[in-house]
Amino acid sequence: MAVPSCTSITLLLPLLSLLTAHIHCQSEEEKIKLEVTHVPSVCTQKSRRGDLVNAHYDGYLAKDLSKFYCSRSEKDGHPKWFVLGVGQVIKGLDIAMMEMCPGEKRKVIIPPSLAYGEKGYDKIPPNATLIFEIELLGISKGPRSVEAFQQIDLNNDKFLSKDEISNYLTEEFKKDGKQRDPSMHGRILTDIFQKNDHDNDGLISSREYNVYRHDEL
Ligand SMILES: [Ca+2]
Ligand SMILES: [Ca+2]
Repeated sequence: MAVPSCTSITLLLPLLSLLTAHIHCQSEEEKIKLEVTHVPSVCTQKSRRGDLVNAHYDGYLAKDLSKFYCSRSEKDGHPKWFVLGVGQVIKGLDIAMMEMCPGEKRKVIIPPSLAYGEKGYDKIPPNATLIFEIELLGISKGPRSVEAFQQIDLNNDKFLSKDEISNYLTEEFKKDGKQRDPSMHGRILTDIFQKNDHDNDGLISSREYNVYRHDEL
């Protein structure tokens, strides 16, 4: 399952997101089947695209109900952290976990086209329909929030220049105090621009940066 580990995502969140996140357009011929199995009595917040979510889930193969994944028993039982709605998990989970409250539990049946498809993956055979039991534990502001953009955009012109991102990297690298090869800074900067500066104008616009469709910057 392509979910980052708990430790890898604790620092440099906006940076990780710049390096890895892409918008996925969904063409769904098949749909998920969703059942809400527990609703908490109080719901203060609902999950949205771009939120950093923390969840436990168990995965089963629909054909024989065998369990292929359990977040409670793997990696010392740490729940999974991932950014919702940007392709860090299979599409079916990205869809199934929208508008969910912390404490809510859901059961979802995911067709192969929204899971691992014709090829399968690791323990998942080709064309497998999957069942997940999900418990959402927490929701945090995602790395590509308006706040994160504004923090990097020092001159507030709604574009991120190389200098602004370079400055941001320097500040972030200071936080964990690790020694780094100075060439790494430049390599990361180049990589960020290759992946995000789609029109090659040397600036990352709010649109190029932003994974949200509806947030205004
Ligand atoms: Ca700027
Ligand atoms: Ca650009």
